[in-house]
Amino acid sequence: MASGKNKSQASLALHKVIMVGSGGVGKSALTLQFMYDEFVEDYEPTKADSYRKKVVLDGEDVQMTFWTRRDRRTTLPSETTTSGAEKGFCWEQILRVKEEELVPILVVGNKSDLEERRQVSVEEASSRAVEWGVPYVETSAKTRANVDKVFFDLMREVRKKKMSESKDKNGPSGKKKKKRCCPLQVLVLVLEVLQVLVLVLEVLQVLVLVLEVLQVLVLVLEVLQVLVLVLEVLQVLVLVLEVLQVLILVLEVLQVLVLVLEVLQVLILVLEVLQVLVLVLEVLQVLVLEPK
Ligand SMILES: Nc1nc2c(ncn2[C@@H]2O[C@H](COP(=O)(O)OP(=O)(O)OP(=O)(O)O)[C@@H](O)[C@H]2O)c(=O)[nH]1
Ligand SMILES: [Mg+2]
Repeated sequence: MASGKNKSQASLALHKVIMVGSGGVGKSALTLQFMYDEFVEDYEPTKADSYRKKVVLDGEDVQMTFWTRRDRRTTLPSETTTSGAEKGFCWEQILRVKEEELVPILVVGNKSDLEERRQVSVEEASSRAVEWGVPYVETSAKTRANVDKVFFDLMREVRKKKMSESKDKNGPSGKKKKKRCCPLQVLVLVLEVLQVLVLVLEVLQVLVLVLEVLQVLVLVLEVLQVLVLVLEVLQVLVLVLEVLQVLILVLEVLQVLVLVLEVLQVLILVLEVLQVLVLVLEVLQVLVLEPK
């Protein structure tokens, strides 16, 4: 059984607990006994379980969230405390999950009421627990022996850890405890860096695309400028044509004037002929009237 805080956002009032163990060792039975004071005789393998309970821990209201999780790779007889080898496995597994050595852990040997079927002695289990530096408690979900104790002891450990952590954080050095580094963490870090690089590349690609679009827009603008120039030239041509039209009109008027002048000239000529005729007539008159 292990517990810890959710990174730096730990709240003293909420404690999280995870119960890890092989199938059938009594995780659900212990939980149900603690939650509802009842013992379930039938074995129904759990797929996923999570519980939340409000308890008073040494006078303080505490919210407790816990999950039970079966370790699928180990199969143990159901009437026994966990063997040393499997406990070692669980320990490593928990540490891998938490990436931190100081997770409060409590090793529980359940089904203590089935003494006659015991497979791991109290001495062996206790000495292992001493080796790992964790408490060992034997429980019985059936008789309720030590059930409250394991949960409350664990929460006390959690509370102690959280308090020392918050002291460390607010202390003069303000430094966090150094986490263990393992190749997997380095790999994860490298992958994260690569992800960031890929992201940066994608952003750059988008920028290049935007630049290309801007270039096309600049080209379109240049084409439009040329069109405007062509339009201006056409306007000038239209103006020239209008001037030419006016000139043509003036020429036509001049032609008409020339025609009028010619008519006038003809008229003058006719007048002169008439004058000559009149003169001839006068001469004839004079000749006719002159006595013979
Ligand atoms: N006598 C006795 N039987 C117990 C005790 N704890 C659990 N059992 C029985 O053991 C069987 C398995 O218990 P569960 O609590 O379902 O086991 P589990 O660890 O939750 O198993 P999974 O959900 O498969 O991981 C059930 O039939 C329980 O009644 C106990 O302390 N004493
Ligand atoms: Mg279960």
